[in-house]
Amino acid sequence: MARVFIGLGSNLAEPQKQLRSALEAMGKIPDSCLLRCSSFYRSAPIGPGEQPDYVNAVAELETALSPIDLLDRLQSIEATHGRERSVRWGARTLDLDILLFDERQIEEVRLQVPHPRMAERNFVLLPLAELEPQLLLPSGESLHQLLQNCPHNRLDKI
Ligand code: A4P
Ligand code: MG
Repeated sequence: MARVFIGLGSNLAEPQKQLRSALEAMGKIPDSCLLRCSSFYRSAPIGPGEQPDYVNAVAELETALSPIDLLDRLQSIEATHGRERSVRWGARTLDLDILLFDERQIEEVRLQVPHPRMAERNFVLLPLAELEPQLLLPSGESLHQLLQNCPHNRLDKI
């Protein structure tokens, strides 16, 4: 079984409800076990134009699926939550990102792991640190180091 961390984000249609419902769906992914989820955090939007605040969290999952099969499952959960892919980094009802997949480093068209933008995002790093403060990335960097270098965007535990 691989150990995976997944970033959850929503800023439309009752974000906390979207995250709770996404977690329920993630608990039903075959050959996988949803282990735990961080607190929910309210975060300032990063991206174009005016958009509402996000609610973000990080969940830990064990899975026997391949990374691409897991991505397919997560994308179908996004789809059932009314996700429309229009504006990159624009408002969305649900975004599920694979942050880490064991110690793997993946560079495919559909999937890059570790998530290429996680180091710049305190709304990813802080919930991750809540679950796994001593975490080391495949690069050998510690989560502590990433947090020290990460921009301080507005982020409040709910
Ligand atoms: N993809 C590649 N690697 C991954 C991965 N590790 N996990 C591909 C998931 N997907 C991955 O993503 C586009 C494509 O990325 C997918 O088809 C998949 O094959 P998307 O979710 O369709 O589009 P997106 O989310 O708009 O683009 P992107 O680049 O994934 O955006 P981000 O980086 O996810 O940022 N501000 C706050 N406060 N909180 C947020 O959660 N999120 C974003 C989205 C912007 N601003 C935010 C937040
Ligand atoms: Mg995404």
